[in-house]
Amino acid sequence: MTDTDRLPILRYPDPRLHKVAQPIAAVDERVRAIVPRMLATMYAAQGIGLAATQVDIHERLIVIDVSEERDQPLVLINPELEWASPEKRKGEEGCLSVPGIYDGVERSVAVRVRALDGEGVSRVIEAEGLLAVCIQHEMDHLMGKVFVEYLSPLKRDRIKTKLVKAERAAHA
Ligand code: QAP
Ligand code: CO
Repeated sequence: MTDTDRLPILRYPDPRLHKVAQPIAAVDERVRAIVPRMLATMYAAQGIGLAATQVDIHERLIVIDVSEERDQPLVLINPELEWASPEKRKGEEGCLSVPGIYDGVERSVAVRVRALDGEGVSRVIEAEGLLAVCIQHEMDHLMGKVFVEYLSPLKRDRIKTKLVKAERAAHA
């Protein structure tokens, strides 16, 4: 047994985070090989969600695990939002591509999403609370959107500067 290979995570403001992901034509061996690597990457980084966009794969694929025990992986392929509650709430979000930054974002409190699972079977997921927020956050990534884009331009610029400096320091 060897550890599943992890994938490097793109960091904001990397322009590749703004690419729009393409639908996956078939849940074949190629896709089945990516899923465990994305899960390993998410778990190693202590994340609750990871979109393929964040690992420079521009295809409609998301992994999520909001469970306390970190043992309930969810795989969403070609997710489509069927319904989002008109009721919204502002909650604190972070992102593996925006390390160390957390801020409030308004989201629907509940969603219904149709997606293929890791086996290529079509499923409907009805979510509320943290899972609903996480699904919306990750589906934004597939559209090239990062949560900091909901913040004021001033906050976003400060975050950009901070992360660019941190990146430079890490490479120095
Ligand atoms: C998206 O985010 C999310 O800054 C997933 O230093 C976040 O997994 C959905 C993380 C909040 C709903 C609510 C962030 C780990 C993980 C960091 C994540 C960090 C280490 C973020
Ligand atoms: Co994110």
